[in-house]
Amino acid sequence: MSRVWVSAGSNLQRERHIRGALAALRANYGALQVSPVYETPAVGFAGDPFYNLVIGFSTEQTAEQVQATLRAIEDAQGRDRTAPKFGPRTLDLDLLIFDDRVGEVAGKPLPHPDILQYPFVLGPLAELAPAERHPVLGQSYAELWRQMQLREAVELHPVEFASLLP
Ligand code: PH2
Ligand code: MG
Ligand code: MG
Repeated sequence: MSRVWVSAGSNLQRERHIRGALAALRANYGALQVSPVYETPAVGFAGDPFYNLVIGFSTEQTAEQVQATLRAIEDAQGRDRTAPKFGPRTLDLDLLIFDDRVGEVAGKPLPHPDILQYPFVLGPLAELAPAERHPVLGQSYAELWRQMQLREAVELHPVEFASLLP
């Protein structure tokens, strides 16, 4: 079994797509750990605010298979792959961590660089897995989150969550 952490984001029909993502992940992987859902201003472009959260699960799949499954779920939720990276999106599912694997999976770096860049990724990851360590830095997510909060003003607003569960 491998332990996997994934981040989810949506700023188009957010409830529908986050709900769809959770249902699809549960159908594929069974029990999920699900962080609170945070409303966050769009980063990198002027647009509607996002819902962001982090999800954890265990699987016998390879990292490549998980990556392909995440992509298929994005597609099923109507993801437009011609749209720019910094633009509105129905659903973005990013593979953050796959065990302690360091390298590339389907051309994407692991661990995912967003962990160290975005409060809406590191914050919920630190809530779910405070004592787990970043496979490259060796620091716990709780430590990294404390450092990020000292470096920058971080505001994460949780949204009412029960209604988002499938
Ligand atoms: N994802 C992006 C670009 N900007 N901003 C927020 N708040 N949340 C995101 O998930 C996000 C973003 C590209 O993947
Ligand atoms: Mg992303
Ligand atoms: Mg992505």
